Amino acid sequence: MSSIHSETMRKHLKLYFIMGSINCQRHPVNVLSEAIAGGITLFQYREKGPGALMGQANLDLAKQLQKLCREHHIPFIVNDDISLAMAIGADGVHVGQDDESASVIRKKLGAHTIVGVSAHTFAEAQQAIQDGANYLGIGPIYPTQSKPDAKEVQGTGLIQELRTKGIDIPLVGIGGITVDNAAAVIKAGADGISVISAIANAASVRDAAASFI
Ligand code: TZP
Ligand code: MG
Repeated sequence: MSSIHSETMRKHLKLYFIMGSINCQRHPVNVLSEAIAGGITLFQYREKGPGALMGQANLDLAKQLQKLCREHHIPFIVNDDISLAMAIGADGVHVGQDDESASVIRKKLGAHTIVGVSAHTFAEAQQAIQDGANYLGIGPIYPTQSKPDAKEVQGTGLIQELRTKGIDIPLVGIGGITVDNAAAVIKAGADGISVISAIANAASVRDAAASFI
């Protein structure tokens, strides 16, 4: 069982910024700091892909970004790396379908840890809910440049299907979300949106985050 209240989770998901060092043209601490100033409500450290930091450098950056999040009361989520999350006492983890199940992760990390799971079908969503996920990430909603192995673009169909069928778990849409198409994701039934490039690559990271809000 998880101790995180769904209504609290929904608020956190409103503007979920995801980033690793390879998504940044400037130092990640500066990018995250500006995104926080712009009003992001949740942060995921996703250190992935060619050129991603490893070992001590990865640990050091995670700790720096976590410190910044703590100072601003933004929950700090780690993508995939359960050992890193445990080592630094992250507020949560986000995993995909190829990772350990939410129930196994919950046993390792405890009731107070946020566990998010990516789901691409109704069956995957049902399973993640049964396993005790706190929220689901649904996507890619639109075409994305940020995840080379992303599944097929699905639009807002699955979000609508889940809501129509009475699934009330906190949901966040991901993939190619911009200020221009974000409203459609919320209208479909998501509690929030997750964004990499539309914030990390913006000329003004702060203004980009603020414009979503
Ligand atoms: N999972 C599905 S799409 C995606 C991830 C991590 C990348 C989202 O990045 P962007 O730049 O907001 O499209
Ligand atoms: Mg994964």
